Amino acid sequence: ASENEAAVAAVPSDSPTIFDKIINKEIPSKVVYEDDKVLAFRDIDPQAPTHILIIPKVKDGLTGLSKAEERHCEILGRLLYTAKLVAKQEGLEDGFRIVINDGPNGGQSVFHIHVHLLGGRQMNWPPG
Ligand code: DGP
Repeated sequence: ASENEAAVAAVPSDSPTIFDKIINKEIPSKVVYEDDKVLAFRDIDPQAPTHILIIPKVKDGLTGLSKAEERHCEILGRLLYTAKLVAKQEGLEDGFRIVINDGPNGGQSVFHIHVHLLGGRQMNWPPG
């Protein structure tokens, strides 16, 4: 519920977010994968035994998926490919779920696009 409240209260903007501080190592995070383009780290409020966020290091206006332009196709693909690499690294051979929340109805609270990688338990359908 508090996550929903945060999403509804969040004001969409292109300003730096807490994720910039994580990228710049100004605040600590549990990084599980990093290269020149993307960073993957454990969610602070895990919703499954494995819950990792995968983000682009450069936001380039991509506050959320709804802001995607043609120029973002490469980084969007890289985020998903990284999710696959991290799923393997985390031993999620029985499966996993990818989530991208967008906007208030989608439950988005941080306006720097991120892919949630969830695994380690049976996921429910439909999602809440
Ligand atoms: P969303 O609701 O889709 O915008 O997801 C934002 C996620 O970011 C949420 O699951 C909690 C996570 N999060 C927020 N702040 C921090 C932080 O400072 N560190 C980490 N590791 N995760 C954070």
